[in-house]
Amino acid sequence: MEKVLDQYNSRVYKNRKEHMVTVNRNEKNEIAANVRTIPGIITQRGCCYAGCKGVVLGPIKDAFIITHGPIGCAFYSWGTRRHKAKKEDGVDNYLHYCFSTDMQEADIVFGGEKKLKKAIEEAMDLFHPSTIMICSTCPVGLIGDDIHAVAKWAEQEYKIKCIAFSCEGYKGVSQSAGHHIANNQLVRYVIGEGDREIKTKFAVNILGEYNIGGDGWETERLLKRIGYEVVSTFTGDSSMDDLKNAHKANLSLVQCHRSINYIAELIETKYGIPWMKVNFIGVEGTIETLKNIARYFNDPELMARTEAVIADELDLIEEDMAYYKSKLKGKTAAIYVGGSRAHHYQFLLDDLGVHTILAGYEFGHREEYEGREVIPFVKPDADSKNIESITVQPDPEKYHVYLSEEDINRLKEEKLLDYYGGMVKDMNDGTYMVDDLNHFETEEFLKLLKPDIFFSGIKDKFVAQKGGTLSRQLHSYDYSGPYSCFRGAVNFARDITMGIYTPAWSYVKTPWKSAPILEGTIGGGKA
Ligand code: CFM
Ligand code: HCA
Repeated sequence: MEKVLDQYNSRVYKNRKEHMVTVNRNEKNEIAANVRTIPGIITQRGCCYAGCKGVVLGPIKDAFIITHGPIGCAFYSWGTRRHKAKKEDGVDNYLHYCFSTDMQEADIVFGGEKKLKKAIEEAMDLFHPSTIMICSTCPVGLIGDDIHAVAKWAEQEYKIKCIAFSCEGYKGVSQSAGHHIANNQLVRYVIGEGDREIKTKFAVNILGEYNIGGDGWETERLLKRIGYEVVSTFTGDSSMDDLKNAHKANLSLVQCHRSINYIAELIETKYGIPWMKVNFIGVEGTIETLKNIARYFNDPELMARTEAVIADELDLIEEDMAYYKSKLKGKTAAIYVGGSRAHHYQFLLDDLGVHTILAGYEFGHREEYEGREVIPFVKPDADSKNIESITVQPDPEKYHVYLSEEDINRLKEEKLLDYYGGMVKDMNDGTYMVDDLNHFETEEFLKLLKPDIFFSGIKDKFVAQKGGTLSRQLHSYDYSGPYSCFRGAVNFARDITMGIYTPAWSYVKTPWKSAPILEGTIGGGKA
């Protein structure tokens, strides 16, 4: 770590050092997170708009999302995140479209509200959506367009649902601010409005599952096989109607804590439904998760069915997993993704005998690293105070409890409910945890640690790959998947094994290694 840091000037050194931890499980492993990136450093982070429109709202198939702003932001978020969705009878599906007001200079100077209204009129004429969502980009906040007033106008004019999201890209320090803004509005204007009849008491929400590469479908298949009813998924392959009924479930399962923890907590306060941190990535992780859920519902038949399904699913994959493990055992990995997968995938890699030596998040908060116990000690700064934090009261009619208060408290004490322990507790001593890893540090760490594989995203994968380190995208799964649950584990193991045993990039000799690519002089001296 010092070898990487030493190359910085003293101010950058001091700042970046706080974002790096050599794991020592006897110590606190405190890390700086969710704070501004140093200007000029090439970070991998995205913006608030990406977190709101792209991540949380994007997968809702019948929400007609209008990006209010110049065209670049809408274009960037057009089909780049792999949240898959199926056609459903009677439910619109706009996921393949990209809608934008395409603001021009004149709109920035004279205001863009008129253009936004016009876009809504056009949307109504052509598509007749029942829900329109308006997402702001940076200039909209700077010029002060009142998108909330336009949303109210649209609701009255067309008798539809129209929700505005002030998720200007510059808000907060990363995508994370956008998750929060999206969560707030979904709690305010969507959840609690449905009146769907729930068929079984084993009714769950899956929160923070966006169906990338079909992960959500595999998780849902497994849960249904055991006998659960999935009331809503936030927000992979979901419809507005699913989300409106989330208050009917008896337990919320939280897969990605970072992007959805606000909804999990607000649903509990308002409707009485506790939440459980789950992990459907990795065979052992999935088994533990399924057993934990069954413990909550505390029903002998459900428990027996859980055991039977686990045994059957294992039976189908054991031979394949053993084969891939024999190929991968002893390999090392580095993982750098958004705010949850760097933790989850360590379980699946462990199943395959692959040791994670470096892991980090783009925008995870301290609790994703160190566990929720640190939340009371996190000091809010100007950037986090800028994002609205909403409060709710118990709903007099819709509040319901599945377990007694005594049972709930016991499970909370056992940390089975309302708790997330973070990544560091599952990492080994001597491994590295780095927050907001930048391009320079990525290259340096890869040279020093030489992992067999580097898991990251589209922006950084080619740096690693052209340097000879195998790279797989853990955002888009390099267009493969699903990777969740039992069958997904085999898909993942196969993809990684194929990569490791096809080391094409390590044979490539980069031009600058064999010949100088620039010739000239600097300040009269030889370059
Ligand atoms: Fe949660 Fe996600 Fe992630 Fe995330 Fe993301 Fe994503 Fe990710 Mo890309 S919601 S934090 S903002 S698990 S889009 S599906 S892959 S960075 S690790
Ligand atoms: C985002 C979306 C992203 C980007 C992935 C990547 C995704 O952060 O805006 O950088 O490869 O998963 O699509 O995280």
